[in-house]
Amino acid sequence: MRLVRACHELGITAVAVYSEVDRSALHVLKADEAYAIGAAPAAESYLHIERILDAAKRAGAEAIHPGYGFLSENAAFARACRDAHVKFIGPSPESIELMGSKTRARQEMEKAKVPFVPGSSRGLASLDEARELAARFGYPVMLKAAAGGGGKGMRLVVNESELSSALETARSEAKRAFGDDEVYLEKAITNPRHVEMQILADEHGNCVYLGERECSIQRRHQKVLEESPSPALTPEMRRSMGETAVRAAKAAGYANAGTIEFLLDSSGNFYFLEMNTRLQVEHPVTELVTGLDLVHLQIRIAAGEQLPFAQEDLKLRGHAIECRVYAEDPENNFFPSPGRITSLNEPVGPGIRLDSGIYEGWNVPMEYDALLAKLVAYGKSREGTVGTLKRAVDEYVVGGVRTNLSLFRRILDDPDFVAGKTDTGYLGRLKFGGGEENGDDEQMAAVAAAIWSALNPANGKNQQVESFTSSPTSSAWKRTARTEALS
Ligand code: MV4
Repeated sequence: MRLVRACHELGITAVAVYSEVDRSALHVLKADEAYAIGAAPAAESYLHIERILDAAKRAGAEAIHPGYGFLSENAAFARACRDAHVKFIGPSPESIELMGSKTRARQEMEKAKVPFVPGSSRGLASLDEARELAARFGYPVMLKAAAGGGGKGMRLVVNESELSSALETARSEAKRAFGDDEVYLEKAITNPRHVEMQILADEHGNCVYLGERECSIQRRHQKVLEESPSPALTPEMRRSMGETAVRAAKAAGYANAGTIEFLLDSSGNFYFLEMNTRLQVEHPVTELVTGLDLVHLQIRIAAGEQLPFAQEDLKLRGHAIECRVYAEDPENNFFPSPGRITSLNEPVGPGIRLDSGIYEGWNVPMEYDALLAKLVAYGKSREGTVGTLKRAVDEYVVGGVRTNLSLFRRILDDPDFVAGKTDTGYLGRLKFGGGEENGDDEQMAAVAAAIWSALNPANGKNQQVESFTSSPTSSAWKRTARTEALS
């Protein structure tokens, strides 16, 4: 939907592809043309390079935007597009390949004087070498798959006695997951922040940075909430990280939109972690603080245009925070919750952007990642933006499926979050949902609510006055009852 909208804004015809379970998906309904490319399993449709290129040929498409999942970081796909004379809206296959190998990327970063996490920059040849390097850099260390990324195939090793078995496991996991058992070693940074820098490069050698995103709030290496700017960066750190990111992109011969991920330690040092060679889910927060449209710019860059501005023309203004709204149940270990959306009431209004792909009556398929929408708030200050976002989360009603909206209520009310004190251990520390205890609480509270209302027949009347005099969050029970009455 993000791409369909950008095409229509630019006067470009948008062609969708879809799998068997996506016939009625919103992007199919809203695109100008749509082509079926196969069965529900991604390998038979959204990951099937020939079928996608065949659809492109039938449609007469000049370019393909790969989105942010599936083939978006697949060098073979970018190369197949090049061979078929269809423009891949993204970097070259060579840049994707370079950044796809974490060890090759580290070697390039070393040459470009980009600070990276201390450790090895080639695959470990033996257990002895691993021992030696771990002793040199100091425990704890991390073993990582060279072909990995995003936390896949990663192992924390706290002392030498664990190294041997960890290396074996890491190798076999890497082999199984990526078909490549190359494993390297990094010193582990404890409780880092994840801060990433957006860059934009054209095909003529110009490159700028567009500010950072704080993405420390993650669950199992899935981002949950992102914001820009990061509460942890000073203007000097931002400039330094931005200039470092531009050096990294130039070293990779990079074109189009990309993101350099950094780990930020508690002393304010940052280290290159990896580069994401695609547009990212969380790009809206950058768009809101820069006033730019990244998809428009991606398309213009792919068409051979020069960047229409220089670094000194860019100004970062205000604050933006994004919530990833998923069809999953936070009360039940974030179990996926596919199914029909029976009612929908979407927040709008000042300071709210909702990038959504759903509609009432649509069936959330169980085959794919259940991201429903990105709810983004923006405003002058971080504090004001948090208030706007809370208001919007409270307005948002999605009936028929479970969603993680309650998790955002919890985060946005948390004093540590409000103070900007987030790191990659944040969600683990947040006491939230899940488990039997919670089920008991719920039952207990339901019984208490029933008794309370039976004892005093006046309860529930005079709702107008009551809701006027109490804060919007004074009673989660009232709100839940009203929500359920609506759905
Ligand atoms: C690390 C690290 C600490 N030290 N590397 C996880 C995802 C992948 N991009 C790299 N990851 C990490 N690498 C070193 N040397 C901690 C993490 C990490 C993490 C990073 C970003 C966001 C959330 C995270 C959660 C756990 C671990």
